[in-house]
Parts: sequence; C-alpha cells; structure tokens
Amino acid sequence: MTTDQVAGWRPHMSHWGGFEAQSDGVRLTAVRPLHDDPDPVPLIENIISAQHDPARIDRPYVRRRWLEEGPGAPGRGEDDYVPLAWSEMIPLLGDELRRVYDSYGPASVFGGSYGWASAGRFHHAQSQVHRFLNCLGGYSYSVNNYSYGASQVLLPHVVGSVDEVMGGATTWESIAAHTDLMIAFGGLPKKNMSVSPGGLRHHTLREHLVAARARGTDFIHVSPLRDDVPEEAESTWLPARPGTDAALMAGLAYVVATEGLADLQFLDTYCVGYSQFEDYLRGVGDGQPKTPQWASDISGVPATTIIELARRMARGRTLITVSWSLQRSRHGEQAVWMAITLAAMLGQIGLPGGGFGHGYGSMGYIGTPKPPVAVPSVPQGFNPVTSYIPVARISDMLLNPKDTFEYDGQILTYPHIRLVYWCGGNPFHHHQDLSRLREAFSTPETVVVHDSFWTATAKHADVVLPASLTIERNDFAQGKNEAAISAMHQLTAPVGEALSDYEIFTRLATMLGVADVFTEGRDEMGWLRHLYGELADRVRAYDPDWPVPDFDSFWADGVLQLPEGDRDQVLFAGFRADPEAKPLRTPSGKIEIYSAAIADMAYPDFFPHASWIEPEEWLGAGLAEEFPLHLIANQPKTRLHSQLAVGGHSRAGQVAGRAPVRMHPDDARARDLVDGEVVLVSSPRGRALAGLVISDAVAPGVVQLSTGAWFDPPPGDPTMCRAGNPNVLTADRPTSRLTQGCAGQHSLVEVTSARDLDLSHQEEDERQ
Ligand code: PGD
Repeated sequence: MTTDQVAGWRPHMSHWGGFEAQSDGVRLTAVRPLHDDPDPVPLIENIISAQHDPARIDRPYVRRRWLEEGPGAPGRGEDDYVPLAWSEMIPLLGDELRRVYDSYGPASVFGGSYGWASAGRFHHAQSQVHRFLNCLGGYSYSVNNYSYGASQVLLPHVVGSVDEVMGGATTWESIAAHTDLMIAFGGLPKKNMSVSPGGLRHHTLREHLVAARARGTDFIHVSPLRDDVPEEAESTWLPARPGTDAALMAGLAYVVATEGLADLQFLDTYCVGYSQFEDYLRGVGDGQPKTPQWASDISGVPATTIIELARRMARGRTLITVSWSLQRSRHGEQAVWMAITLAAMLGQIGLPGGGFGHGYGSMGYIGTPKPPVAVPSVPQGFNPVTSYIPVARISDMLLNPKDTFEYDGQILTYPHIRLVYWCGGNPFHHHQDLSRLREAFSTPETVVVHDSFWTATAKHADVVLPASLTIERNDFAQGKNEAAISAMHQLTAPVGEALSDYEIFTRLATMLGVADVFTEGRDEMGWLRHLYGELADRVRAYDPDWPVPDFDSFWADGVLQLPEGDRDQVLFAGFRADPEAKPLRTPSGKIEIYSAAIADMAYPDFFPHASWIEPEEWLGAGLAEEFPLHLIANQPKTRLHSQLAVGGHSRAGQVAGRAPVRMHPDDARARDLVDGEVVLVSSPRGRALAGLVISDAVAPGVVQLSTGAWFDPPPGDPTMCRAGNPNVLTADRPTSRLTQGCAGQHSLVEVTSARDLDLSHQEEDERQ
C-alpha cells in the first residue's frame, strides 16, 4: 500500500480522467484529480453527486403489464414497475431468454447494445453482454458506431483503413514542431478532447496548443460556434453555414487546381482519380465550376477569404482536420473525402505536421501515438449469427422486420427481433427521432436493460436490472492509445441491490446451465489477475527488460506504465516513404480520389469522388420558412453524453432547469426572446423545451442544443421532451445509402417563447 492508500486515498478512472478518492464505504467523502494531470476536468464531480441520486435503480424491476399479461404486453414507456428480489428476477428472465432462443432462434435476439458505458477493461458492458449472449447461441448484432460511423465505411474505400487514420494520426508533437497552419473543420472543442474511451491520465491539449503557438502554428477553425477552439490556440474563426464544409473545401480545391498550386507529382505517384475530380471542380459534368464565389454562396464564407486561404494552405506546412461531428450529418462523409482530396492536392500527406487528420477535435486520443503493446480485453466468444445492422438503423430494423436495405454495396435483410438486450447504452439519448424510436421499441416481445439510472431507455424496458457504478466494483482501465493501465479500486458498497453486469450475467448463466463457459471459473478479481497476466506476457514478449511488477504491486501502485509509441508518428509516413512496399489497403494500393468500387455501387446519393450534395432538409428549400434556424446538436460540456446527467456539475449547466439552447443576439431580438427564459425548440419531428442563452459565439441563423438531457415526454406525447433532448427534433435519416451512419448533428428548427405554455404539469416522475 502507498502512503496515500493508508490515508484512504484510492485510485480510480473515468472516460474523462483519473482521480483518487476517500470514502466512508457508502459514499465518496473527498475526491482529487491525479496529481500529475496538468488540466483535469470538472466532470469528475458528477460521479460523487450522482451516486445516491433518487434516479438510481436500487433493485430489479419488471414492467407491470409485461409481468401480468406476458411478453409483448403493450404500454412500454407509459407503464409502472414492480420491484422483485434477485431470487425472483433471475428465474423469470432466464425462462424468458430460454423461451425466445427455443422458439425463434438466436437471430431474434438483438444484442447490438450500442453505448459508451464506463471505463474499465473487465466490466466493459458490451463485452459482457456479447459474451453472455454468445454462451446462449449468439445474437443479431450491430456494426460501426454513432461517433464516426459514416467514416468507418468510407475510409476503407479511400485510404484503406479506419484504425490507421484514428490511432495512427500525426501526433501533437509533430504538429507543434512542424505545422504552419492547422485548419480545423468542426473546430477543436476542449470538451470533446478531454474525453477518451477508457479514460486518460493526462489532459495535455492546452500544453500542445501553447507549444504549437509558441513555435508559430496558426490555427483557423471553420464552425458555426466561435468557442469550438480553446483560447490558447488564438484561432481565427470562419463561421461557415452548418453542413457546407464540403462545398467550402471544393472552393479551396478549385483555387489550388486553377492557380497551379496542386502537387501533380504527389497526385500521380500516390493517388488515383485526380483527373475525374478536377473535371468535377471545373464543372465538366454538371456545368457548375466550383469557384470560390459558388462556395461562398453556399457556405457564407467570403470568396476573397477562400482564395486567400487556399493560397496560404499551399504556401506552408498545412494540416487539414475534420471533426467527427461533420460526418454525423446527411452526406457528412463528403467533408471527410473532400478534406483528404484537398490534402492530397497539397501533396503533404505523410510529411511531419502536414496532410490530414480526422477527429483531433473529437476525442482525447487522436494525436497520441499508438502504443506497441495491446492491452487484453474480455473475450466475447463466438457468434454464429450473421444478421446485423449498421448501428443507427435500429428503428428501421425493429419497424421493418425482413425488409431489405442497401449498405456499402450490399443488400441486407433486417432480422425479426423478438427480444432486445441493452447493457451500457442509452438509445433514448443517442438515437434520432425519439418518438419513432418509441414506436420501434413497442414492437419486440421483451426488452431487457441494465443501467445504474432510470434513463429513458430503462423506462422503455420490461426487465430493468440495477448495474453498479464503476466506483462500486474493481477493474483496471486503459485509455485508447494511452501507454499505461490504471487501477480502478472499488471505493464504496453498491447502492441498494445493484450488481455488476458480470455478476448479473453469472447468475443468469448459472440458472441457464452455462456458468462454466461464461465465467471460466473466475470471479472479478480472478479475471483482473488473469487479464493482467496476459498483459505482462505481451509486454515481456515486446521488451524482456520492461519492468512489470506482480499484480498485487500494480494494484497497490495504481498504475503500470507501458512501452510508448513513436512521439513523431506521422499518418501515412510509411506509405509516402515507399508506396510499393507499404501500399494502402485500397483496391489500387493508393489514395482513391475516385473510387471505382463506389462507382460500381451506382448509388444516387453517393458519387465516386468527393462532392457537395445538398441535404434534403436545407435552408432555402420549402421547410426553411417554417423552421428557419439551423440546429447544431453537438456533444455536451458538463457531462459525457447522457451519463450522470443528474450529477451536480451537469445540473449546474442547466438553464431554467433544462438543457441550455444558445442563440445569436440578432435572432433572439427578432423573436423577442430574453436570456434565461424557457423556449420551445420545434422541428418537423417534435418539440423540446430548453433554457435560452443568448451569445454572439453562435453564428446568426444557428442555434446549439447539446445532446444528453434525459428524454422526458409528457404522458401521451412522445414528440415532446421537457428536459431538452435534441433527438426529439432530429431526423432518423441515414448519412447515405453507402454508409448508413448517424446523421443526428443537424436539423432545421424554429425557437419560440414558452411564456404562454402551461408548464405546470411537470411534476417529477414518480418512478425516480
Ligand atoms: P451514454 O450517455 O454514454 O450514451 O450514446 P451512448 O448510448 O453511448 O450512455 C451510456 C449509458 O450506459 C448510460 O445510461 C450509463 O448510465 C450506462 N452505463 C455506464 N456504465 C455502465 C455499466 O457498467 N453497465 C451498464 N449496464 N450501464 C452502464 C452516445 C452517442 O450519442 C454517441 S457516442 C454519439 S457520437 C452520438 N452523437 C450525437 C450527436 O452528435 N447528435 C445527436 N443528435 N445525437 C447523437 N447521438 C450519439
């Protein structure tokens, strides 16, 4: 034990950073960030204040009508719940699982269970649920994610890999040392970069920006939000109209092409299809040259600025980065492909500090070198089921069993789902058009949810099982690309009768006769020792001299440093150095500016080269008269997604008890709205109440309502959210037929005062 542990300080980790805490065994009595974290984030407070909130699920519950009338009983989302003892719940759920597997087979169980859940290698919720369902025979699954699902499909066609673009991104050290101009489409928001899956021990963004500025890197950010970049970057703001980045980049590319600034040798050696793209720029097929004026008319950025910027990009070492949020919109992939194309024209891909990146503004690990040793995770077993969906097609799947749909050159069939098993995610937070999702969730016979809180997803389940928080169990974590693992000590007893997902599945597996396969004879600490042992073997195989203490010493120290990746890592440096020996994994082995594979798919909404495609829901089109404002539904600042929304830091960010919606002063004045009042945000899909914040950091014509408020519809009206969840407003449309990703970032809306609305019926839900 360290001196601090004797004093009661024990280490822990969250997706938003590490901390140490003292506890009285029931709750945390003191918390401090890790002593060597240069810039810790205040989200840690949410953990302390949310733990004993009345919204915790204290014991197992079952929906009343499901219990009384059986599987398929109506009323999901409106019904009340009956508490059960674990000894009653396990056989009830075990029998239901057995019934569904025996009657309909494993493909009828949806275990896609998307969600971030919590940090921790062993208690990783998705791994646990997948392993358990595989012990029963498998499940219909989901592919890709909500974060960058469109890019996950596009990037393999264009540069041959997703992992390399994300994990192998040019490091911040390389940027600070070499980049003259970093142009960030979608900005570099600190709130996103403070988070990393699995956590991060050091928040170093500020240090990197200061170092880069000191050496002379200039930052420009293109975004509807001025504060999408930390102050340290001293960035120049280009407030482009939301969703028009691909057009703006095409205008930049036009200048590069027509002023002789393109690196033709690079394009010839490392790329295929530039001539088709240049034809597009010059308007050969459609009669519309993509001139700076054309780009300006669409994006709102002055043509002179576009011309100047293009020339400047060609003058020095330039890194073009696109945030993940940009591809989370209709045709959002085009901005990603266009950025790669523009970077290829500048000829700097593979050079230190140059080329392109994807996600510097989206996640803490982008720009951190990939460590050479991979940390083991819980094996998920074998899933013999072949039916799957791209993750954001959940409502379509539930509403249209056996229908076909297009995806990445294939025609797939939606499985007929009888039982949905969700563990570690909140679809009633993360999916679009929530009233449609509620309709979709009314179709299965049974919905099972494990969560720690009565989220809207838990309130749409038949069987609700209380999951412990990370501070109520033991684990260890590794942040993506972090060269360390961090011990996560159990800090308190679980609240009520909450159990870890592992313990819940172990009890179910025992009842169903598959405990040996599921547990392999290990308990929680047995698994931690086992995974640590595997890691120790891998580290020693990589470097026999690397110090790896035994598990107990690691557990007492709280951290094990691992071998580091290359701090000078540059994306595609190997390919640039020797394209023959290290080709990209594309059909041509090169960067595909034009993709013959995509051309073969002949999708009407996806051309074989990057292009500007106007979204259907668009300013200037019919809807704009009724809904003239452009909503940005981005990630929240005071919590991660919807997690711990009842925590103190999260609640402190509310305005008038609801999610804050930001609006430019001119737009507020035109609507006679005042700062701090409750407003109604409306779209063609629904309405959300929110608290108004008037700010000139938001471009005129734009409003920002972040995600994460727990969907809170009044009885009988699922199109309305009283808490301010923007996903009642967003459309459940895919990014495109090719990628079928989440397009939830944008919607057209109108904002009106709620002064005349009767808000008196907003008493707290009794179940909380
Ligand atoms: P979270 O709030 O992280 O959201 O969607 P996601 O579903 O991941 O949900 C995690 C849930 O898991 C929480 O309810 C938490 O309490 C629970 N949980 C945490 N730990 C555990 C555990 O150990 N066990 C169990 N059983 N439960 C646990 C996020 C998704 O939203 C993402 S990643 C993105 S990028 C999308 N972004 C947008 C967007 O930009 N705009 C819109 N409109 N919509 C989006 N949705 C997407």
